[in-house]
Amino acid sequence: MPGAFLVVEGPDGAGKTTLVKRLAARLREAGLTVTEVREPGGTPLAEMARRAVLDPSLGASPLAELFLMLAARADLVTKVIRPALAAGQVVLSDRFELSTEAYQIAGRELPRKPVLAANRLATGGLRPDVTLVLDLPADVGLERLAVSGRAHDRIEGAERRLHDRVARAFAAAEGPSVVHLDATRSVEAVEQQAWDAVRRVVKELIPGEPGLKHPSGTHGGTA
Ligand code: T5A
Repeated sequence: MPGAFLVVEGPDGAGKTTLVKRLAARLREAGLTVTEVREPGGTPLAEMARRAVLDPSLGASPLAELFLMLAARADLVTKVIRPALAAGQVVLSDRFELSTEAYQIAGRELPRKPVLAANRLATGGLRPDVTLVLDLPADVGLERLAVSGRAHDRIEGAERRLHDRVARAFAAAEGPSVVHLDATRSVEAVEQQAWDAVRRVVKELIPGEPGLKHPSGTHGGTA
């Protein structure tokens, strides 16, 4: 598949949305066609799943939450991500499968092996070319969201421990595509760290740039 698949991950309030917007702008300035997506979401069905999972009045159980996330991911991969990559575009995703490892496996403590297998089924084995992980203590991210008016002022007890497990899982993530970024730094500094990593991956897609190794064929799996 000729495009490039870039993912931004991290705990709540780590600055993913901020970074995705800035990276998308830089990629477009470089002459690339960018498809921005967020998870869960990005197709009508996935947006329905997002509303369902984020609606506290529905009280999704951990397993129901998992399957809503995976249904959303399967639809997004099939209808948006794979076609955009096949067309040679850069796909920039706010969250992907590492979020399931952090929230459903580490956070909700669902069993690792079957969840990873179900996730692979949902993605058809699609893998990012780079996964930028914004490392930030849970406290700091939740505080940023509180300041921007998007979360409760105080999170305590079980929910607090869940957020700590999630942040630790992101910090411990490893793999060939994973690049850790220090999200305690300024917006500009985080963007620069991210751009350095992304530029290496998309270099040969940039018009007029002498290419490095093409990312083609590294996404894995089948449609
Ligand atoms: N989920 C998702 C799962 O449980 N399993 C899964 O498989 C998936 C895919 C929705 C929820 O779904 C869960 C995880 C989530 O709980 P979401 O919509 O991505 O996911 O929710 P959040 O992670 O909470 O995303 P937010 O949009 O709320 O936070 P962001 O995008 O990380 O942060 P952002 O960019 O909006 O920034 C937050 C605030 O911090 C400031 C910003 O200006 C903003 O005010 N900020 C900074 N401040 C200081 N320094 C920096 N470097 C900053 N960067 C941003």
